[in-house]
Amino acid sequence: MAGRLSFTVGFLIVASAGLLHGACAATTYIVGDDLGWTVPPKSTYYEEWASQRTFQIGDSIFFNSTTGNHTATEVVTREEYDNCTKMVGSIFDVGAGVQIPLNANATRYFLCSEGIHCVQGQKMIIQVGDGIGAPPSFAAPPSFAAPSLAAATAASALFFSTVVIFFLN
Ligand SMILES: *[C@@H]1O[C@H](CO)[C@@H](O)[C@H](O)[C@H]1NC(C)=O
Ligand SMILES: *[C@@H]1O[C@H](CO)[C@@H](O)[C@H](O)[C@H]1NC(C)=O
Ligand SMILES: *[C@@H]1O[C@H](CO)[C@@H](O)[C@H](O)[C@H]1NC(C)=O
Ligand SMILES: *[C@@H]1O[C@H](CO)[C@@H](O)[C@H](O)[C@H]1NC(C)=O
Ligand SMILES: [Cu+2]
Repeated sequence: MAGRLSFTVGFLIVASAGLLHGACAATTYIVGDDLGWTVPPKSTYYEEWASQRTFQIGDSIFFNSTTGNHTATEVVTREEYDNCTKMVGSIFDVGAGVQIPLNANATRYFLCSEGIHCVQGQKMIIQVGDGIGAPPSFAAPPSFAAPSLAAATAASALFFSTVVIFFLN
């Protein structure tokens, strides 16, 4: 009981600290700005758009798709990206626009799976921070050091209260 409570309180403190930290510098980037997410006028359009920006943990990218039928498909490897490989990784429906949080330093590959849109340049590479690390969608969720510490604390608190109850009995 005490263990569960301390876990919950600990987790809430850590979670809100994380939110506050993220809120400080978080930016939501509209992919392609006014163009939105569509077949671009030139094939390097989105790669240039992305390379001119600095993405950091806590930022988000928003795919604003107002015309045509598009997806925001996230593929895993550079090779899949170069090949415009479809139907691997996560496919985000961009019907009403979709916001993707950038929760970890990683290099992430996005493309549109519809028709030949990717070949036409509807694709981009997003480097978050130093770009080192697995994209969160394909690895275990980013492990925050603090919650696992809270979990360890909770586990030891639970163990301790169990021992106390044992001796009280
Ligand atoms: C999405 O694009 C439409 C059309 O260009 C625009 O009116 C709208 O403001 C954009 N939404 C965002 C969140 O930028
Ligand atoms: C978009 O295209 C896919 C297949 O290419 C199709 O299944 C889907 O119904 C289309 N969506 C719209 C809104 O046209
Ligand atoms: C990418 O395309 C090349 C050449 O067609 C092929 O050899 C390779 O297996 C493809 N890789 C992936 C991951 O699709
Ligand atoms: C993410 O990358 C930035 C460099 O752009 C670095 O300062 C920061 O420490 C990195 N954060 C993590 C959690 O690796
Ligand atoms: Cu498309």
